[in-house]
Amino acid sequence: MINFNSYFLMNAEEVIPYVKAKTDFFDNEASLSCDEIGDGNLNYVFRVRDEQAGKSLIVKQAGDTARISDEFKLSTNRIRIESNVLRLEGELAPGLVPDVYLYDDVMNCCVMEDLSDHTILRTALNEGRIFPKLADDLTTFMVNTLLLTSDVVMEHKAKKALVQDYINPELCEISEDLVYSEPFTDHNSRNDLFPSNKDWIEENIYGDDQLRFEAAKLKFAFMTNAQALVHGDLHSGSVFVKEDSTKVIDPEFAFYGPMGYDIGNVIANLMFAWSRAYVTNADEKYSEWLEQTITDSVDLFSEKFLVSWKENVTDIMAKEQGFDRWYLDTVLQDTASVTGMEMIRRIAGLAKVKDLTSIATEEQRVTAERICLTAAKQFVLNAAEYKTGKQFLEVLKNSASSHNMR
Ligand code: SR1
Ligand code: MG
Repeated sequence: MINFNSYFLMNAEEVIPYVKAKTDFFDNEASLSCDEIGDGNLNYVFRVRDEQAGKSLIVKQAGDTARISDEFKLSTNRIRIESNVLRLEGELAPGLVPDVYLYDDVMNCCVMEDLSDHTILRTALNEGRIFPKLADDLTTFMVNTLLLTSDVVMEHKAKKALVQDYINPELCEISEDLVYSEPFTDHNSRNDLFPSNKDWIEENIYGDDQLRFEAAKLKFAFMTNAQALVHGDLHSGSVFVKEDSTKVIDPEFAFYGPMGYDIGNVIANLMFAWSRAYVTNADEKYSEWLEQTITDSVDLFSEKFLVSWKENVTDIMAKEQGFDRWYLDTVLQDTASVTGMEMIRRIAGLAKVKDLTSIATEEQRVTAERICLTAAKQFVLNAAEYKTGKQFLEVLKNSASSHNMR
């Protein structure tokens, strides 16, 4: 009998006795089944089910390399970060993350609520599905988790203790490389470019000195601005949705960084979905909903941020007249920059998004990528100009008009 007192990577069969030994979620006599369902880049994800009782849970286990490649050596500490951040986010943004049942620091597992009645947002967007509450839920999540973990709200020594607790060097290094370096240099020779856009990217991304200079500034801001406990990977693969529910998952990249990193990731990934819809002539209603969701994600964030600021800010100097708007403007500037950086890295870098890679025709994919990259450059080069949802959307739509294929 396995006792789970020392770490090993489990297979699906071993997860069943693990769950029985470590939790009392299922009846002792229950007949359980287990499947490995992970399709992420880093970890192993198992769903354990008691069909008869209609109960299930998720076991997520971290290995010491990335699931997709042994090239990424990673501390299993990321599953501690994920478990603890999910619990904290659950307190700050109730109902918007899965419940955590157990964190096991020996087996490096997080046992949590099964959300199999939800769909991954990216998959749902690629199917053209509409989620009316999405912008409202995501902006509540971001305002609550970001503003409430920042220095303007938290007692400063408590905040610094969180900075220390969530220091996340290996996963930050992945973003430093994949988001902030390689898409501009390909110095590790692993960028994966769509062949028909290779020359265009070499000229317009690698070859743009001003863009690379701005990217360099942003890299060091990402590494040094310990502003709030960010999710750190808030793309549409990190959100589960159903009609009336939104759940943010996978905060293993969490660390103290710039608030705009999360908001920019949300906007960029909605823009991928819009670009796909644009080049494939998707249903108009769907595109309109996406446009509204992009504008609302910026504007609702700003509105809720200012309201929450009034209610929650404790720092004496942060209460100075006008400081709230000034601070928000810096967050929006970072948001624009990160929107651009995320759009660039998912096309010119190693890690891709299905929204674009699954576009069926070469011409459509070439156009979608160029729409995103042209908009992205505007966001990075002129980040301070964009303060409203309408302005963010205009950049994207203007870029689409300049690459008109209709
Ligand atoms: C090796 S990890 C590649 C990407 O997957 C994660 O979800 C992050 O976005 C990371 O950049
Ligand atoms: Mg992830």
